[in-house]
Amino acid sequence: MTTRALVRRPGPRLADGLLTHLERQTVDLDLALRQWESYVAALRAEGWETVEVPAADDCPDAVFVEDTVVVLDDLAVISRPGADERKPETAATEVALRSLGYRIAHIEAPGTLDGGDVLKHGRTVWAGLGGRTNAEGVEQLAAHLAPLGADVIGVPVAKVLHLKSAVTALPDGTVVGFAPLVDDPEAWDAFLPVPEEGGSHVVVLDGSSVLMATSAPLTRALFEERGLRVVAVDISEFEKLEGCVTCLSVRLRG
Ligand code: CIR
Repeated sequence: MTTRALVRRPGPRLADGLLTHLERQTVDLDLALRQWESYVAALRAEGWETVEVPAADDCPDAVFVEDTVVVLDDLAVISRPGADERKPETAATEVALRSLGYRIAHIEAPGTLDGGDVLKHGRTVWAGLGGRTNAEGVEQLAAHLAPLGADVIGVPVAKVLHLKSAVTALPDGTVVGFAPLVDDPEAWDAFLPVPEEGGSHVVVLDGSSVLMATSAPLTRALFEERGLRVVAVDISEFEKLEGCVTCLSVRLRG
């Protein structure tokens, strides 16, 4: 299996990124760039080929490339971000995926959908309905993914920005989240509460390894006790902007 990941270098206006649930803190742009380079290096060290979407220097949040698309098999559903400031980000993602040979579909107005609201495990897809993604967006996503055999299940998101700010899935499908920020833990058959907010966010590297942030050492230990291998990266400057390890890349498996 080829494993490729789209990434997008942060631009000079990163510190102006949108904030919904956090107070603005000073973002160190040089440190952010170094952290981004370390994140990309970690993916590459794990065997992922990284493909850079050209930076969008006018879009402070463009580094959070995951929000611009949902990819399943050979289909790329280009999102329509819920925040108007982020709508221009999708065009370059579409160009990159088209040139990699993906079929392209679009979320159309009045639908909105951010990729960060879409959690996949196998053919099950959970879509968070909250500040950025609306019911029309979820319906359109479901229609695009149905021919691929995927079921899309809408779940509420009110306490955090995106569904994947609250929960992600381990390689075995166990959904992990920091319970105080999960709107409906009952939505999942297998839910594992983790002790830190930053522990809610994992990128599945392979069947037994995950990438996560260094901000959640207790959760890292919990995952290691379960037999997972953990690669940890410091993404403090992106966490200040309500970003996490998942949103800094789009994983293309297959
Ligand atoms: C935003 O508000 O859109 C950005 N500051 C953060 C986006 C993070 N993306 C994600 O969790 N998928």
